[in-house]
Amino acid sequence: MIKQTNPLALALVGAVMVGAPAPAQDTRQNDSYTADLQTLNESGVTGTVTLSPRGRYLDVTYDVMGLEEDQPHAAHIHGLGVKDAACPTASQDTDEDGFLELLEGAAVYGGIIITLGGGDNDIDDDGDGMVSGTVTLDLSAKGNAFTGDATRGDLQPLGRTEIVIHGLTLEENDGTLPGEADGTAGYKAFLPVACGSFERDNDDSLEFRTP
Ligand SMILES: [Cu+2]
Repeated sequence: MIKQTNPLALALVGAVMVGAPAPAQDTRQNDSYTADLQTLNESGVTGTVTLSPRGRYLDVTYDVMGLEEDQPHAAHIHGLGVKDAACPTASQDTDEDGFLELLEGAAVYGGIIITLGGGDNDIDDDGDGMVSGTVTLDLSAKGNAFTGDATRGDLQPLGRTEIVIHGLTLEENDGTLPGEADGTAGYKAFLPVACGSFERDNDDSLEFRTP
């Protein structure tokens, strides 16, 4: 029924429908999915990332803060090879060095489906430690959005996927081998600094049916 996402149009439609029961239209196509970021490795990174599919396109909307400044931060949609991707917890710290490292986390968030951040693999181009705004990915074959052997099917449903953001400077004696936190000082580009599970935004729509 609603084919455009013009905010003004949506606001008008919303105003007309106040008090009316939720329409039984199929909104699946326009559902969005938001991940509340969970800070990893005491990075201080917080925020949200939202995925909004639009036909062959996928809008990725960032509201991320607390990234280390003037360093590249890779970020990926993970979930390849796992049934339902999740954030790593202390039980994934297999080398017991107090850090959740790239490969340790991969046990629960899986491999990379999409590499975010464009050609330079950096979501914080201006280096100010914050990322906001929307980037549109083309999921069609010519869009080349997928990493390695991943395909559009690996994104389905979006609620099984996860975002992981990487990159943090460590000090000497932070962590032990193996992994990025290996006791040496320096910028660890692959160390996870935040993750979040994408959840459908309108899962609370049942509330509107409560009298
Ligand atoms: Cu990643």
